[in-house]
Amino acid sequence: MQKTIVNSWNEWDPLKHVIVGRADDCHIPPEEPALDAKVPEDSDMRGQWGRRPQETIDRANELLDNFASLLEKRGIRVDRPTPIDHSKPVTTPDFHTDSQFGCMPPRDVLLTVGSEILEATMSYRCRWFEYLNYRPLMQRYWEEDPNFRHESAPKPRLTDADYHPDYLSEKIGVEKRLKWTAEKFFVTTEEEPLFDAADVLRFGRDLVVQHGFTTNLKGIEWIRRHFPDHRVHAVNFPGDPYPIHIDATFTPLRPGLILNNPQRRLPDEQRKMFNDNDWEIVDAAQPAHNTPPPLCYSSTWLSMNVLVLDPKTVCVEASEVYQMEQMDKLGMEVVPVELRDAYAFGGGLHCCTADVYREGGCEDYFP
Ligand code: ABU
Repeated sequence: MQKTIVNSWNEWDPLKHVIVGRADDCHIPPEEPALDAKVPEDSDMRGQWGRRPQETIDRANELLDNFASLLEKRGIRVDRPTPIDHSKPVTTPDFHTDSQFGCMPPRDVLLTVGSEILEATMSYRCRWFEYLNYRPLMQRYWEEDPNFRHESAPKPRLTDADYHPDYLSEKIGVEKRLKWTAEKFFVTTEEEPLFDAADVLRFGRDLVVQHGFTTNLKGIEWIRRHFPDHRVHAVNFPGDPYPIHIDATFTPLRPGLILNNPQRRLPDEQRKMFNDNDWEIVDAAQPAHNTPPPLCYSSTWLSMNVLVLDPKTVCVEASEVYQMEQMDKLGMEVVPVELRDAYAFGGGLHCCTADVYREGGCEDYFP
């Protein structure tokens, strides 16, 4: 009998099927405009590129495999990508880069909305072919589920016109970055639609999309036209000097409750739809660490990059003691998951997964 494989409308309904990334053959890509803008000036990532050390790949895979097993033991089906050769350069008529990134994290590439999985345009040249890691899974879902919509957003050209040259000077400084992000002046231009899937949060009929380094206004407009039955809301978080991906900034836990990064607070005028519908927006707990692990692109705020298993249960990284304590106080059952040694591969528990199936349908939470 044919059955529904793909169905997920929000970030919190009971999770039944998920993709967990792999660290195999992950590379630190060579310098390129959008990636450079994300790396802090004092980061240990500056000036480095090449295949990540094998012992770090092995350790990250151990943690990702353990996470997959934990989910399976809770009755959740887990699929894994098929890594392509990330050492291969990417050359198109418009750009060249000497290596790719990896098949972590899937959340950046794949956006599941109902019965559709949409491959994002991406905004880094090194991630242009990243969707290929997931194509065997997409083909399988397409064969098994007659209602599955496999979609791919238009591949961007990613010429130099896609990036503001101002961001490419070596020493911009955090103050200037904060001023620019408050003014919504990001590294990406409005040359063509750009978005990463991890800039989108799903709230049933409403999609909340971060405007920042990895998603531009044309990307948000493309999403709006692509999902005509949804309301699409652009948001931005002025306190973030490196705004990529919404999932270490704004974390819905269940209907009516969202964690917000206290350094990246949603501006008052953008809170209206939540306030009008009695949603509570709570400041997230402080991260347990002062610095990210070595060779990591992400901030310490991966503490709030959690995977909600159902409206009462949440996976939190095991060393994030303050975040676990806050979840407990908010009435959630906390499942600690060790992942910090895999953060360098692209993110936390939300990042390293992509939804395939959650129970439930498309609700209107903001009538
Ligand atoms: N991919 C989420 C990274 C966000 C952050 O660095 O805070």
